[in-house]
Amino acid sequence: MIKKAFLVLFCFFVFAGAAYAQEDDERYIVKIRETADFSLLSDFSQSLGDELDSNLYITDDLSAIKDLESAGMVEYYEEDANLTLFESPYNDTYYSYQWNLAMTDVLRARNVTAGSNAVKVAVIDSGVDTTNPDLTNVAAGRHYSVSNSTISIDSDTMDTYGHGTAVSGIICAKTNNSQGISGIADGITLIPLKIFTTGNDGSLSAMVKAIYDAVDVYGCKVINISAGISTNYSSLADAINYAYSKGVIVVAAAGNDGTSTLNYPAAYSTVVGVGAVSSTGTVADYSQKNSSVWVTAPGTLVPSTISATYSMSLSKIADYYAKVSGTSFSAPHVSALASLVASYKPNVTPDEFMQMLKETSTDLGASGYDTSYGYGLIDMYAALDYFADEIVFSNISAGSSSISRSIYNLTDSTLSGSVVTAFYASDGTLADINIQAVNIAGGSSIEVAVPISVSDCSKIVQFIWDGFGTMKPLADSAAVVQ
Ligand SMILES: [Ca+2]
Repeated sequence: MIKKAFLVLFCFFVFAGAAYAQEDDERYIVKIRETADFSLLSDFSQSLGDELDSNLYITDDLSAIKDLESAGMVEYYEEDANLTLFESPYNDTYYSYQWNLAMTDVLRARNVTAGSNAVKVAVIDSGVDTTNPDLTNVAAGRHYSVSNSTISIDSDTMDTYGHGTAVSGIICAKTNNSQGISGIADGITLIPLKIFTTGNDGSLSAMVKAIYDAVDVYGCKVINISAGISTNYSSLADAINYAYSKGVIVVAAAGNDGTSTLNYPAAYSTVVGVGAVSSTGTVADYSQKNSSVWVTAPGTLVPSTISATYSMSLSKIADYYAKVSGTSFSAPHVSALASLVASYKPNVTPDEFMQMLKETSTDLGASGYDTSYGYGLIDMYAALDYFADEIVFSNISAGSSSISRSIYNLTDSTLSGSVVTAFYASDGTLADINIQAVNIAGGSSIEVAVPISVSDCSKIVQFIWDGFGTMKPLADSAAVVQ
């Protein structure tokens, strides 16, 4: 028996040495059969490594495993693997500080969409410090300075105060880049419109000009205004009405007096006024309590990006990062949500967005609407789910012969049916297209291709699913032109 074993081994090793090259860091777990000839096994004692359990070994010697396998001694073997603690879905350094993301159901929302770069969000504020390594989605904007009867515009949107940079980080800091914090909608494009250099020197005229520019110059779908004033000025009301008439969603902070005093633009009926809650979900003492509060969002000690140098009051975490407080930082949560919704449903109107918030926010405080919490705490996933039965194709090139996009059935056990789709050409005309029947199980996805018979499809193509349940685009499935 010993002689036979020795011969076998000799042959195996000669053969194996040439056949099984492997990486130095590969390691295997191997299970030896209960029925194995354990007198043979002793010859592998140098190769098998430590025993994890009875007959279960680790080894980096794949040749030895192959030899054992050829001798019929291996029940199974598999490469060792690195496991991950389920403590954080993202690798951003300060993700664990970001209580605000779980509270508003950001992670599930990001599985649907993290934002499209075609969606532009104007931040009318103190500018943005784009030297912050987490702010990679900031496009060129404008800086307004008013003197006597002159308003000067230049491109220097550098933020030395810190406020606009913190607002922007909540909206779109780069997520999962091993750096800083996780933004909510890091796929969108942010437009900085700078009207402040300190906390209280923004002029009404600059604000009004910036609102018109956000709409007409930049084509923004969302405007974030983490500022306001307690007087209702006609010029501001007109600018807000203009944005509303163009389908632009304006989000504004309710104010930080903690009183019932109305601030504008938050108090306008077409603006989403936002109050602040702390990490316990309780309305902040400083948060305005009045009819301007449509919803609430996290606002106390919210981690975000800051400027390299800054002069505002904050609680610094590290260079470029801090915890910031105020309804100023609640508003960008809602602006980020608006940008996600617009990425998902590009033609969403301000009225539709506000109605959705009314129906999907988590009621807090007194039952139903109240002036502390408005309609409650925003829920980003519920917000997207509200619009879920429309599958949106965007950025389609004109003249394409067909388009396709992955969709998945998130929750329903089965989703099936023949679907009539509505197709919007760039001129707004609408045509029906039939697509083939689909049948997909919950949690699975399917690629849907749509023939296009109209020459110009440059704007928006939508699928409207008739009552078949909850369907969503895959998070990273941009429409593909075939
Ligand atoms: Ca980051």
